[in-house]
Amino acid sequence: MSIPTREGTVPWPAEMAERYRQAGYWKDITLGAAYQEVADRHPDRVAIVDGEVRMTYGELAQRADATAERLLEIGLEPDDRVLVQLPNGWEFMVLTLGCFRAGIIPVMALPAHRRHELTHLASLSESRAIVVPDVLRDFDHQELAHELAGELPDLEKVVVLGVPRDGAYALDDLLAVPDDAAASRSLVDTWDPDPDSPACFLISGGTTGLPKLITRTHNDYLCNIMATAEAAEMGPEDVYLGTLPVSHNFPLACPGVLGALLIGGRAVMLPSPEPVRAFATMQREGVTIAAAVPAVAQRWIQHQEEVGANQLSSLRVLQVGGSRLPDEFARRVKPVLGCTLQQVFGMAEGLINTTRLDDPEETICTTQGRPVHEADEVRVLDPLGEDVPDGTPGALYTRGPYTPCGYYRAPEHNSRSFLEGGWYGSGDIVVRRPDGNLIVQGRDKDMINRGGEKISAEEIESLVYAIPGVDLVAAVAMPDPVLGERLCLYVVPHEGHEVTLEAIRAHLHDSGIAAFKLPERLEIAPALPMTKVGKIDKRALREDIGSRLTTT
Ligand code: OOB
Repeated sequence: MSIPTREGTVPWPAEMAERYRQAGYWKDITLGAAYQEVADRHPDRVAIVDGEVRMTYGELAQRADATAERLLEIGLEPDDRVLVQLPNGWEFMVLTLGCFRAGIIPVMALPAHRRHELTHLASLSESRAIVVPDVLRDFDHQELAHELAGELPDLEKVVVLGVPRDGAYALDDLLAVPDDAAASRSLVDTWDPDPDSPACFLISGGTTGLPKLITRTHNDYLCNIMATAEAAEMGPEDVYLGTLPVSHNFPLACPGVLGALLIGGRAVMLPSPEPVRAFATMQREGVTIAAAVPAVAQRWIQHQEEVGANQLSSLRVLQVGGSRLPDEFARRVKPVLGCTLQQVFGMAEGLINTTRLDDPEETICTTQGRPVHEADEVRVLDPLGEDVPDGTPGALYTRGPYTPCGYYRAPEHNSRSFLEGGWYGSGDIVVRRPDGNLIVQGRDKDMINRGGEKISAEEIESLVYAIPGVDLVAAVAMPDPVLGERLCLYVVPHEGHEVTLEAIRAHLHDSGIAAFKLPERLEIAPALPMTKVGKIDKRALREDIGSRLTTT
């Protein structure tokens, strides 16, 4: 049996799909049904904790089924897409599981996304509904959602966490406990979607103008979740802290909150990794596994050193990934926080590498680990496409049972990012050691990694070119001790024009982009260095800003 081709998605080649199925890597079960199996075994066990809310597996299953039913009642259909932008909370999990049960596909927008990104994501996915908080951190998400619904023909329904206005639906009503749970369950059981169909759309970190969508099927995502759970040695006794925004692949499924729920463990939802509250929550809930980006891990280490008292005695594993963790911080995790560090080098596009808990300290502190699944294939290539020997830096290419073979509706981009045979080029420059562990040395993609949040240089540059008086612009990464990198703009202004950082930030803000993408430094230059082929020489600019920062 080969994968049904869905419009816009790129299926795995038939022989690969056959192999994954035969080997049992694809279990031919949906994420919704997999969760139901666990819930049926342990209905009374606590599944989710969110502040004062404690929800059992049984209640979560009932709510998810009822949500599936109500999503269809309000007029959505299986295979419809729903743009979801919610803070970490129990509502996110009920909605996501409800969508899985109904075969409705959540598009995992990030909390920081604004008009620019949401418009693009909604139109590319042809989302029929958008789910948002009301007003959060001074931003009126509901108002924006109504505006988008007025502008985008497919986007008919607005669902609000909070008090809905102007015909919007209240998310609470959709997620409520059903009157007749058994009836709801037996109805929803009959809709179980095809496990090869998309479970959700993830957002790519992005090297091109606007973010791309990655379709993750039930089969591939379950494989991703189970393999990362095994690498983290996650079991039913584990309590996972979801504190990074759970729309990111890392806290969602590596093994993340979904892993905790599919293993029979517990997911604790927290909207921010701010150390005082995160530490108190970890202590109160007996958290055993937490995930952080390097900047958060660094704050936690500092906080622990300042407070002294050990609140993290239950914490067994701290996963750190999303951007490069400096070795000197890696070495402090165990002595200061008292838990095992697991480095995680992954991507929304698929491949996840981790160090293993019983690896030697040296491996844990100086490498980004190795693939989590035995069927993951990794090649390290030179610029001519030849495999390089271990120990030599090269470009990372990968394929495997949870690495899709193309972006959604992006044939042109796919021809650049994927090689024949479904190999995805992540744009990372890595060294593979003889023991298989990878070290991320850099990248050859035009992106800024701001503490794990990805900024496409091209996206920012094209917006800045719309500002009068800008002749030439280059977005480059500048080194930063906390976030690893921040965005620095080089601008060549048109003669007689004054360009300021404030004006550029105001313009970009008005364009409706996520705040983390705003440039944090501006360098005005009379000209920019060019490469032999006539492109702006970004490497020279990165070196330039690096040396300016060390001398000032
Ligand atoms: C994770 O996913 P994305 O899709 O936001 O970003 C992927 C890119 C990688 O290609 C690499 O450039 C960078 O982020 N990256 C790392 C890294 N982890 C990710 N670079 C150096 N060291 C690491 N440990 O970021 C992501 C997805 C799942 C699990 C973990 C991270």
